[in-house]
Amino acid sequence: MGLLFLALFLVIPAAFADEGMSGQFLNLTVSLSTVAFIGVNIGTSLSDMPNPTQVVALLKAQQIRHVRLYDADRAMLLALANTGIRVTVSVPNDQLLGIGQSNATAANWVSRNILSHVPATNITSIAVGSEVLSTLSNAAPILVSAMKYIHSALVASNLDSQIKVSTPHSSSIILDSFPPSQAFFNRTWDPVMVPLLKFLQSTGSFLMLNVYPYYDYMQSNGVIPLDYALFRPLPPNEEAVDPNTLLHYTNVFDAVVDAAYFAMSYLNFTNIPITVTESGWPSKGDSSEPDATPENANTYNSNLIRHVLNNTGTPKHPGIAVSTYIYELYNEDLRSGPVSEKNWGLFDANGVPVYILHLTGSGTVLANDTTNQTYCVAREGADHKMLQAALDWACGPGKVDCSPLLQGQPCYDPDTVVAHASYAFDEYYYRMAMADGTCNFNGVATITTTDPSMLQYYFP
Ligand SMILES: *[C@@H]1O[C@H](CO)[C@@H](O)[C@H](O)[C@H]1NC(C)=O
Ligand SMILES: *[C@@H]1O[C@H](CO)[C@@H](O)[C@H](O)[C@H]1NC(C)=O
Ligand SMILES: *[C@@H]1O[C@H](CO)[C@@H](O)[C@H](O)[C@H]1NC(C)=O
Ligand SMILES: *[C@@H]1O[C@H](CO)[C@@H](O)[C@H](O)[C@H]1NC(C)=O
Ligand SMILES: *[C@@H]1O[C@H](CO)[C@@H](O)[C@H](O)[C@H]1NC(C)=O
Ligand SMILES: *[C@@H]1O[C@H](CO)[C@@H](O)[C@H](O)[C@H]1NC(C)=O
Ligand SMILES: *[C@@H]1O[C@H](CO)[C@@H](O)[C@H](O)[C@H]1NC(C)=O
Ligand SMILES: CC(=O)N[C@H]1CO[C@H](CO)[C@@H](O)[C@@H]1O
Repeated sequence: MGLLFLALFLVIPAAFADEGMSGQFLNLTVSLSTVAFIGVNIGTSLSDMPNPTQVVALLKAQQIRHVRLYDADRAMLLALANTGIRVTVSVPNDQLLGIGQSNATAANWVSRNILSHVPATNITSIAVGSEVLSTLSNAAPILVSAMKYIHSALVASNLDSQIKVSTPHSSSIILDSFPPSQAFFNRTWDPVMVPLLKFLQSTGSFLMLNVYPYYDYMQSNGVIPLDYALFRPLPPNEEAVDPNTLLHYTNVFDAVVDAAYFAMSYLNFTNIPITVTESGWPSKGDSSEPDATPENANTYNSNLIRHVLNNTGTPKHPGIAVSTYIYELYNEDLRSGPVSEKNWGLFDANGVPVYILHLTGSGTVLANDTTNQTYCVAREGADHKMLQAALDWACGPGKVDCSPLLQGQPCYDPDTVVAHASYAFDEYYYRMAMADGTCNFNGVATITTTDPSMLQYYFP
């Protein structure tokens, strides 16, 4: 019974694509679903911090569409205006006490840092404090009030549905996290976590979690294999199976995210999504940090990006988006602590990559090499009924965000099945990191090196 269950669990995802293609015809207008994204954290402790214009130029060149700031820097928010980049801003820990003690201070913060920038700058969430329970426990009693005050200021400006309020947690507040089904939040914090989760649930927000398999691996004294932390394939006998759920874990990241889902359900909260606000791997360390290398950092971040963009979800919630912000954009040379602290970045201050990520093909988020750019479009002469079916699949089970194809939206014209299918196929292909076999759609799609958006006449 257990083995059968496990076998089914492993087979279903592979079968999913075919079933979708030949079966359901979904209605484009009703099939807009959430898709996981990759974002990047922008720390600014650099002796030669690039100016906001340079930062935004790098984000655009790397096709980074989601960022998190550790404050609400005015110049940065102005530079991000009208770029389409989605922004998470933060209330720094040193402003938390004031905001948690006064509704007026919170309203003033929102007015100064949010209202003056939206809608030009697309602020999508506010991180209230950072790892407050584990690093600033004296502010814990006012954390939820601070979140509520910020939220009520957003409500007053009718921005609460587009800007979500949450607070990033260290995964260290989750205890006994393997097997994930036995995990729970450190009970010391139940008086905070229970109202906090109630708040996230009632406002349609999400749990923000920082996930660092690097530290889990370092602190495990050899118990956690490096391959398991780096998302590398493990021999089947080394894969971790949760004895209570029989769920099968192939990497630390998924196990930590599932531990958080289980810790929430232990407190009876079962419908709060998770966004990973920080995850990464350092590329350099001192002699006590031998696994902080460019190769390991590259392997971790490349595998993480593919894992997230594939919308794989976790064993507990397959297919549920776990959007993730990589820690971090730049190496921060001014940070104190071990050598690794200064070396989590993907780029140096000049915007030169510390390593070139191993992402299949190019053109995807953070793929620096654009020499081999390919696109996936509708095949010339393909049967229109088959194209429509493939389009419906892409916008439905394929989870492409097809809202730009709706009437009045930027990609509506030309309003032909060929043009719409080409848009949806390319979005899907891009999200699959242009992997082999992801530009097929029952034979009605084809790979091209010509950017279809440059070739309006291509579409009859
Ligand atoms: C993407 O997900 C599918 C099904 O969930 C899986 O078969 C495939 O290996 C994944 N690809 C990557 C690059 O993770
Ligand atoms: C698609 O959904 C829209 C909105 O619900 C509806 O008006 C339209 O008739 C549907 N089209 C088809 C083909 O089902
Ligand atoms: C802002 O971001 C949200 C969330 O991704 C998106 O739905 C919305 O269309 C964006 N708004 C603009 C003006 O780009
Ligand atoms: C806090 O201020 C908001 C407006 O910013 C208001 O709607 C709300 O009622 C106030 N709450 C309290 C507890 O004073
Ligand atoms: C739980 O949190 C409290 C307060 O931060 C801390 O003192 C205690 O060590 C934590 N328990 C565990 C097992 O980590
Ligand atoms: C969760 O719900 C169960 C069943 O309703 C109840 O027995 C339990 O006390 C609840 N736990 C918490 C932490 O509220
Ligand atoms: C570009 O594509 C060609 C043909 O597929 C391949 O041989 C070459 O290695 C690729 N170059 C890079 C830099 O990926
Ligand atoms: C667009 C971009 O960031 N290009 C960079 C790719 O990487 C090389 C060196 O590795 C840089 O010189 C480019 O600026």
